[in-house]
This record gives sequence, C-alpha cells and structure tokens, in this order.
Amino acid sequence: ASAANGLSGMKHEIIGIDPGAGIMKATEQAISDYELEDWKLIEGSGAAMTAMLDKAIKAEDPIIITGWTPHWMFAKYDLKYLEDPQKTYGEAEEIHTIVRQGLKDDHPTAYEFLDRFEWTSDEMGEIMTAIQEGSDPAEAAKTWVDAHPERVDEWVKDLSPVDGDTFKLSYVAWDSEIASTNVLEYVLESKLGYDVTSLQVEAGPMWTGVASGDVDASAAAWLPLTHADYWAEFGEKLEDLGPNMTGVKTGLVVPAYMEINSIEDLK
Ligand code: PBE
Repeated sequence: ASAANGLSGMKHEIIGIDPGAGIMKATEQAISDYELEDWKLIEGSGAAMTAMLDKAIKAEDPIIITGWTPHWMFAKYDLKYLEDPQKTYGEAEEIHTIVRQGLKDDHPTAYEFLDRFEWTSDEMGEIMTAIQEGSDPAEAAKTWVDAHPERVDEWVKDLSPVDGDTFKLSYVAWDSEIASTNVLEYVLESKLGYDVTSLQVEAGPMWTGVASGDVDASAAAWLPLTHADYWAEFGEKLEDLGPNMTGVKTGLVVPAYMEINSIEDLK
C-alpha cells in the first residue's frame, strides 16, 4: 500500500452525503478556509458514503469522508477526525428537539415527553450498531426501549396517555437520526398512545415542515453550527426544546492508517 497512506496518487475528492446536510455546507466552507481549491466535495448519501468507506478500508486505500459522531462507523473501523485548527466544523455541537408552534396546547403529553427526552451517544450507539448488523430499525428501537425501562421512565413518568391521536415526526436518513426517530416513534406509540407517522425527508423540508406546522416535531436539529442556516431561516417559526444529546461532532474523517492528521495536510 505505497500510495495508500498519504495523499500522493489519490483523487482529490472528499466523499460527502446528501446535499442538504449541514456537514456539506461546513465542508465547502473548509475547502475555502483551508484553501483546498483543488479538492472536490462529492454529493451522495450516508449509505453510499459508508459503502465507499468499507470498500476503501478493505483495500487499505486512502479515503476522506464527511463524518460525524455518534455513528456506528467509529465502532466498526479504526478512524480518526482530521484536526480542524480553524474550527470550521465548530465546537460543542448538540442535537436539539424542535417542535411546531402550538404543540404544547394541542398535544401536552407528547410535548412534555419530547421536552424531557435526552440520552447519550453510547445509548444511541447500541441501536445504530444493531441496525448496522441487520436489525430492522423499528425492531432495534423496540429492543432498546424494552431493555432500558429506567431510562424510558424518566421520559414518560406520570404522563397521561392519549387515545390514538395522530402525530407526525420528520427526520433525514442519517444513521443517527434513524435511531433517534425510531425510539421516539416507539415510545410515543407504545407508552403514550399516539398513532405516529415518521416522514423521511431532506434536511430543508425537515425544518420547513416543523416551521409551517405540517409536522409536529423532529429530533434531528444539529446546533449551533451544523444547521445554523436552517435555524436562521426557521428558528423564529418553531419552538426549540433544547438538546436531546450533547457532545456530538462533525468533521472530516479518515482511516487511522492514513498518514495525515489535520485538514491543513490536504493543502
Ligand atoms: N449529519 C448528521 C447531519 C446532522 C446529523 C452530521 C450528517 C448534517 O450534517 O446536517
């Protein structure tokens, strides 16, 4: 693997995901901040990106991807974030739960549950790994919820269940958000009596849906940086229930066998 560990002979491509993802905007910003004009950010999807990562690692080829934590790929492969001395990918990122205006009056039980909902990246990681190993997402969420009654009780204790009220969640098909949304759906249905529809959409429509009131809630708002543009556009038109997870991160990620350590090394 002569060319494998450095950058020589490597196509100057960063393997990205869906164009609406905040990490794509941050990566365009990184290309500008670090003067990487000869690098190209490739659009795709989370699934295509992890498929390419798997293939590269099996061949010990060099690869640079847009990555984030929590994600099962860090458990499966030996990976590292490239240092980001300019902090283009921000610091102290969090995942927030956002809800439509008026939700508190219309669905007080769901509102209170969503307001209490918070968990850790390790907890989410258990579900992500189960899904990656072949479990159906709804089944993986159910298994996790059933195995963690004390945690779930913190979220639903003393709330009055409803009788089949309909409720709409929206999310993007990022692995982290597939896990969280399936947990919310299962708890809302099995513990609180709602009839839930989870709409899989692009990032823009996810924010627009909650802002317009077409969707009740989403647990997939990455703030303050990753979704800063969406927040600037829609923040006033919805309610932010605060973080459901802290200490999350985004950046450029490479296999540990690569000899570069910083985004600056791409120049
Ligand atoms: N992500 C995962 C999303 C937020 C969740 C980092 C890919 C994004 O970049 O918008």
